[in-house]
Amino acid sequence: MVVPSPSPIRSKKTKAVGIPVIDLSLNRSAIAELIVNACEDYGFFKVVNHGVPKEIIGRLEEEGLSFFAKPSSEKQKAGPASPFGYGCKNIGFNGDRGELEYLLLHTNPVSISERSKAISNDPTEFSCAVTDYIQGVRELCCEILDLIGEGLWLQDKMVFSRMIRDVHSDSVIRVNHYPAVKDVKEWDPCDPIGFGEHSDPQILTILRSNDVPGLQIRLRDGLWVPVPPDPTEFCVFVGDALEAMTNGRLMSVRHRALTSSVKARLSMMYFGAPPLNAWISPLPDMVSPQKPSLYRPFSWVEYKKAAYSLRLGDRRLDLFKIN
Ligand code: GA4
Repeated sequence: MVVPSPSPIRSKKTKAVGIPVIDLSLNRSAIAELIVNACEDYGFFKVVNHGVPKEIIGRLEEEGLSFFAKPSSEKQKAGPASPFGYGCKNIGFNGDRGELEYLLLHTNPVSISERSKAISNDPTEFSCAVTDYIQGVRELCCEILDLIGEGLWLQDKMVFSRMIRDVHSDSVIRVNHYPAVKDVKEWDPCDPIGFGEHSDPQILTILRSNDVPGLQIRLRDGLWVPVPPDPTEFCVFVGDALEAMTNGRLMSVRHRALTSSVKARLSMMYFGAPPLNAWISPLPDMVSPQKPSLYRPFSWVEYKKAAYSLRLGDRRLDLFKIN
C-alpha cells in the first residue's frame, strides 16, 4: 500500500510529494513490486509493520541520548572518528562539516565491544543495545533486499542479502545527534547544514529518527522533499553499490539533514555493505545488448577508498562509469 505522506515541513524550494510508505505485513509479491517501483522512482521509501521490536529501538535511542548528554571532554575520549568513534562537526577527512555530533561504529561484534569501553560507563549494556539493534535492522535490511531481488525477477534473489549476511560484511552503524537551534524559523539556504547533500556508498541504508524533522531527499528533477519524521517507521535508502549492481535501474538517492528545530534530532542508521573484498558490478540479469553495462567492476575496498578521498557531496559512482 502506498500512503501519501502528510504535508511537508516549512522549507524553501521543496515540493510536497507522496513518499511511498510500504506496509511489510501485506502480500509479498505486491510489496516486492511496490519496493522496486519506489527504488526506481525515488531510491527511497518508508516501511511500516517492519517487525523490529520497539524495545530494541528504544534501548539504543536511550544509550545514544545519554552518551550525547555527557560533557564534551568525556565524549572526546571516544574520538576522533577516524573514521570510527565519536565525531563532532567534522565529516570524513576532506574538510566537510555539519552541525552535528555522532558515533560511527563498525558492526563487527569484536569492534563494538572494544569501542564500547570508551563510550559508556556500562560497556556491556551499551554493546548489547547496539548488537541487538544491529541484529534487528540487519534482518530488516536483508528482508527488503530479498524483496528487491524478487521484484527484479533475479535468478539469484539473495545476491544482495548474502553480502550483508557475510561475517566479513563491512556494514556500519551511525547515531547522529543534531542539537536544537534556538528559534523556530523558516529554513534559510544560508543556515548551517546538519549533514550535507550526499548519497550513501553502501547497498542499502535503514534509518530511524525521533519525531524531529530535518531529513530531505532529492528527486530526479532536483527538487528537495522534506521527509516527515515518524519514530515508528524506518526510512530505506538505495546506496551507490545497489545502483551499480542493478546497472542504474535502482537510483541511489541524494539526501541531506537540515537543522531548524527547537528540539534535538537523533537518527540511527544502519549501512548494509558488502565485505571489503567483494566485487561490485552490474548483475548479468540487469545487462542486455539494449542495456549495456554502465559501470566497470570494482571491489568494495576500492570504492571505499574513492569515497574517503573525495568530498561528501561528490558523485563518486561517476568515477566507475564506462564512458
Ligand atoms: C556517507 C554515509 C555514511 O554516513 C558514511 C559516511 C562517511 C563518514 O562520515 O565517515 C563519508 C560519507 C559517508 C561519504 C563520503 C566520505 C565517507 C564521509 C565522506 C566524506 C559512514 C559512509 O560510509 O559514507
